Amino acid sequence: PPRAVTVGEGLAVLVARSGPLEQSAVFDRGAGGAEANVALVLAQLGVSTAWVSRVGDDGFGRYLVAQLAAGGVDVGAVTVDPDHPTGLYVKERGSGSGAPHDLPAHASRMHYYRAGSAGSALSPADLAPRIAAGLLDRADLVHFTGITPALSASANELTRTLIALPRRGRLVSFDLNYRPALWGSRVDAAADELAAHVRGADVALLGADEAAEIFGTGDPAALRALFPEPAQLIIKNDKHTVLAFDGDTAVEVPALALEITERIGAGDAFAGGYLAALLHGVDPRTRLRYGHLCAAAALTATGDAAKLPPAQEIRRLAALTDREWA
Ligand code: KDG
Repeated sequence: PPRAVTVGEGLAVLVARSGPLEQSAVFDRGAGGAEANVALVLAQLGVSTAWVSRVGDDGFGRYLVAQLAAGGVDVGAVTVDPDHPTGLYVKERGSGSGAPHDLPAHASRMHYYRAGSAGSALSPADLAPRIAAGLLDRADLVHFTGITPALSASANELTRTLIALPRRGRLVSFDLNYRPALWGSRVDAAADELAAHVRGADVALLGADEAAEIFGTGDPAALRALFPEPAQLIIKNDKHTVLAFDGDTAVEVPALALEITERIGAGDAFAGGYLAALLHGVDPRTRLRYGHLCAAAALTATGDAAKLPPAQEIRRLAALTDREWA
């Protein structure tokens, strides 16, 4: 099977059942972190996948590692850091009651508890140990996101190192994942770092809305003009159509019509599906369908990590005619 490595922070997730936090008494525990979510999708789709990360020497860290391992992800290059705790985020979910501080139904808000976390202690040194270096050497693809450079100076340095490593045929994929809450007032630095990663990647995935926020345009043609470098530039728009520039050609595939439960994690599931299909040698249109099918699994659940239907079912659905798909 093809081999992939994802690099980035994992987070424990506490998902509020519903309503504003001051009224939410019950939380479901889950695993999150964009690159961990992508790793889980890749592994479910038959890609031999490793996750390079750091977790604290604590219960949430052990839980995360166990979840990834149970999902078939190689966790041999995850460092347990005794000096920093595992990061956490709380997912607040709207009930649409109209009560003060409540969000609309199906809307959600993230609250990070991750300053000084083990993941923010990621640095170029995490790529150097024998296990991590060996995994990277043998990988067909390495994936990271715009969350990591926002975490700390050392994590930013890690992403610069990662993108500058000799490729030897290995693809680099980068998901923009612009998180203003992590960058704070460092908007110019964010734009510079993130643009450099889009330019340096072979496959870049961008949400039109986040691209508009940080690069000043969400228009696909304008974004392609701004970023001619990545062989594959994938733009997800707010109407849930995804357009992929593959070299000089453009392919567009609409999302499936479905009732959304909760959105966070859907972008990661899309990335995982698209990249797995790419690694399996599938054509551009079908890759986008894989992305949408995996995103659908995340959109119809409250957790971040997508539990997919069996791979042969995904393969069958991805092969529908255009009429059946619509
Ligand atoms: O894409 C989902 C991620 O945003 C979530 O899992 C948490 O990694 C995360 C982050 O930093 O936002």
